[in-house]
Amino acid sequence: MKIEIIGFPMFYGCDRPGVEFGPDKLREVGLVDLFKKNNEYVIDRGNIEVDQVDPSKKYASHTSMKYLTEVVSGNERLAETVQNAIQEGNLPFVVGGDHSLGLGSLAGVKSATEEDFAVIWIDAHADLNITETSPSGNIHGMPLGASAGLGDELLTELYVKGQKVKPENIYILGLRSVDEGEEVIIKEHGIHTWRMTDIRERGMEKAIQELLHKISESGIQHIHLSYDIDSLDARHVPGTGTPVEDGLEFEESKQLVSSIIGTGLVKSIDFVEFNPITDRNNLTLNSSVSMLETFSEALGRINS
Ligand code: EXY
Ligand code: MN
Ligand code: MN
Ligand code: MN
Repeated sequence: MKIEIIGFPMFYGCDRPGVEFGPDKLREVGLVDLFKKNNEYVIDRGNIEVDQVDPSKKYASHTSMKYLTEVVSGNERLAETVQNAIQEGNLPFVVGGDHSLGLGSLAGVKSATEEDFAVIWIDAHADLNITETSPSGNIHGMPLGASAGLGDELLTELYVKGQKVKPENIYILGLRSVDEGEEVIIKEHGIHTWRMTDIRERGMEKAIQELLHKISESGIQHIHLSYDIDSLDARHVPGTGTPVEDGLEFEESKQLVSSIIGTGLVKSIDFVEFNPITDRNNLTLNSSVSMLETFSEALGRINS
């Protein structure tokens, strides 16, 4: 399986500049070679084109969703690239950029995949907001909700009409900052969650067992893994848009990622929310590289 690295240099979904430099900063420190170390076939597809607009126009296309037009156009391009990668039998590894790119990734997966697939979302946040529940209007807080078919058609119809993933096939881990409206959505739609409180109570080992058991029971053969670096404890990631305390430690995060990839069912991956501009002493850069090594090694194990 070839790994296709796809950069998505966008900050419009989080409305805080800097995260758009994530893909190139990671390339600068050897992203591609890091994957080549453990994997025979790695290609860099470069960056997806993002339409540029002045911040004064962030509400030009919608009264509450910021930068709607640019988020949608960039994500439609991303969706096509992800779809093509999967149809060629390759594994798209999408590097953000903010987490609004989940919209394009999941639209691409949906278009390329006949059968139901699962989404594992590792994040401090649920990213399940719809226009009415969003406290910020930032679309990076909405990609999972829209992909589940919830909320405004302007997002749910992106690239391919309607629901991309069934809510019962969504698994969120690392949660510790959930909006009220998102809590209602989690409950109403039976979305599986492992909050930090659950992970602290039962341990990561148990959380992984439960997760993999549920997925195996579901019979699903395709997993999309979306990894937000803000799932890590705030002190490891000052250079991310919304750091949250009491998060995952490296060892836990690595164990989780390795076990998920170890199933051999992961066919597409996102890695998001690294902001090199707000980073301190390269702390977040080093955390990102350290996690990327784990992704590379885990993929190498199933690839060889
Ligand atoms: N739930 C908050 C909002 O919707 O504005 C914060 C979302 C942050 C999303 C981050 C990247 O995962
Ligand atoms: Mn996120
Ligand atoms: Mn997050
Ligand atoms: Mn609307």
